[in-house]
Amino acid sequence: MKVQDPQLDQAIPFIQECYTELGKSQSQIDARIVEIGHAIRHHGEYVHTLEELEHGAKMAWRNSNRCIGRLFWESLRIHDARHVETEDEMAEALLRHIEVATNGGKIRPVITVFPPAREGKPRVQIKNEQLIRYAGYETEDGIIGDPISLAFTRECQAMGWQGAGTPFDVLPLLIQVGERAPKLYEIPKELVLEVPIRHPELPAFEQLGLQWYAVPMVANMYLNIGGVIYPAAPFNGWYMGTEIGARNFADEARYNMLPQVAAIMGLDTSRESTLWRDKALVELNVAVLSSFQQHGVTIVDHHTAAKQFKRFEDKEAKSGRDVTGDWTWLIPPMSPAATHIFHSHYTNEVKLPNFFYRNKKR
Ligand code: HEM
Ligand code: NRG
Repeated sequence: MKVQDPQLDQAIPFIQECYTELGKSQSQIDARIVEIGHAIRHHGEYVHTLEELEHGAKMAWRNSNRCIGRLFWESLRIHDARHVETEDEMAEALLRHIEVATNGGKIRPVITVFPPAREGKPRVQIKNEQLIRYAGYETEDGIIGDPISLAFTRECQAMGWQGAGTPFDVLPLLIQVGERAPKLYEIPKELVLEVPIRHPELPAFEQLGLQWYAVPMVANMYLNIGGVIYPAAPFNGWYMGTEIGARNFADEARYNMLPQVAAIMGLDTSRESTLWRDKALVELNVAVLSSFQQHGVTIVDHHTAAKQFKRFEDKEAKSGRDVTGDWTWLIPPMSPAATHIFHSHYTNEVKLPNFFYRNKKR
């Protein structure tokens, strides 16, 4: 046997699995594999058909071990942006992603796929970690905004961007093509859907002045489909409430709101054993879920999400596929033992296609 090309080594099992799932015959599969082998030998790469790209992206979501939202993997919409060449075209495609995904609050899972990494071609890069995120500023009176964005905010400022200085300034898109200097693009206000956070029974919550953006759009991962690497392939679903209420607002290294929530609730914070943190967490998460619902913005609570994940597990078993998972990420950060996930075992084997961090981690 001759040594095969590493891309072909990944392309063959991908085409076999993808085409089988799509109900194609073995002769169609064999013909496509021959074609791909030919393309790789003569051009050093192969180009996905739209069908391969669409199903491959769905498989990548289905294989995302850390994602509790995988029941809906078949509903993913693919925006094919493989023709994009310039920063301006890229920004335009990203704004379209934001608009289609947001859909006035009835959030649609979307992925936009930009050109693959190719030798001799300039690489297209999105520098943002999420398409929409809040800036963080270091000031004399401490940090304003989201501390997770401190470094990226400084990078934008160094490029000439200036935020208003509120705790919730939406950062600009930062796009780079090849070795050219990155370009900044402000996201038009009317495209950014945000939800003011109020509590259904505790009016004092409003004084905290909290808000959050409607759609989490992850932009710091690359996509591997059949050995083809897509370095820019931002995707989104909708939020699980705890991501905002139990982490973004609660973590000490983020907005660190538990002490202020406890204060407006009049809780006894003199001892840990009053469980004031836990009480504050619950009401903060009630406020997040009910505010999104009031504003007609899709969100899921962690109990419902876990039940949906159970349906995903059952459905996958019926389809004859093993469900892999990363238990440490699948369990929600609140009341984990109240979900079946906590009491289950998952194998964290990485199947392809899949998403991977652009800047190592993991
Ligand atoms: C991670 C929920 C859609 C791929 C996560 C996490 C949650 C979640 C709660 C953990 C995040 C964290 O702790 O920071 C959901 C929900 C969705 C959804 C409710 C609603 C439809 C999607 C889609 C994709 C996706 C559309 C890709 C096409 C991933 C990946 C991770 C992840 C790759 C791991 C991210 C990382 O390692 O940083 N998801 N998700 N999810 N999800 Fe989903
Ligand atoms: N925890 C992050 C978002 C990570 C991805 N979460 C999703 N993904 N729900 C945060 O901003 O809080 N998704 O594609 O829906």
